[in-house]
Amino acid sequence: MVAGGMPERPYEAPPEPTGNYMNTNTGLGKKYLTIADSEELRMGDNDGDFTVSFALRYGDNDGNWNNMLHKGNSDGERTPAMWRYPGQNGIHARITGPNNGNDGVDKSGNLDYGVWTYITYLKKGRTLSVWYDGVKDSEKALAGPITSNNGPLYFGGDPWYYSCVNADFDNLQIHMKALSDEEIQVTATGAILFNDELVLAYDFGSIIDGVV
Ligand SMILES: [Ca+2]
Repeated sequence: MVAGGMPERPYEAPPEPTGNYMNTNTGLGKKYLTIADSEELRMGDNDGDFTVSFALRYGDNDGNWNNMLHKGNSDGERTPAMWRYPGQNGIHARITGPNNGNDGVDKSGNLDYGVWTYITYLKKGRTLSVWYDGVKDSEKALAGPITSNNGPLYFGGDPWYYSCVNADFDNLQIHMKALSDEEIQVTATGAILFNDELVLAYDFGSIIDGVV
């Protein structure tokens, strides 16, 4: 663990993701997966709760804002959006509402390079929180309700920022509710949590390497 890094895991490190994954392998490129908008993917519709989960392994750091996930028609639509904080390895987790178009966690704890971590972005009521391996790392009280958008969902990067340098992504899943602590811990084992609120799941069963 690096100084100031993520908190020590309270239990054995979870199993790593299995099979293939997505790699954003071209440094200052813009490599990402684009998922078309649909009504069921409109996170935060009517100020609703939702949970975004995925596995992340950093490879390097170019000092820029590196986007890792973003749904929106423009940079300003950020329900939700996540970046690697420039020059550090925490996560800038954002959400958009009428009272604050750029609300959320400024920077979660730093992650190590070369280690898979299960990330959870949880919008629950008036709170946005970021979890690592099933444990809450950071949270922020939101300024008010949030708004959804009808833009595409980008994963691994977005059209407006560089992608993470040589980062790996796997096990993306989105649930249209606030997962419970126990459910978050299930997603942090690498399992896809199947329930009625699951609207998207990617485990990259086939090789997706530097998807544009
Ligand atoms: Ca996989």
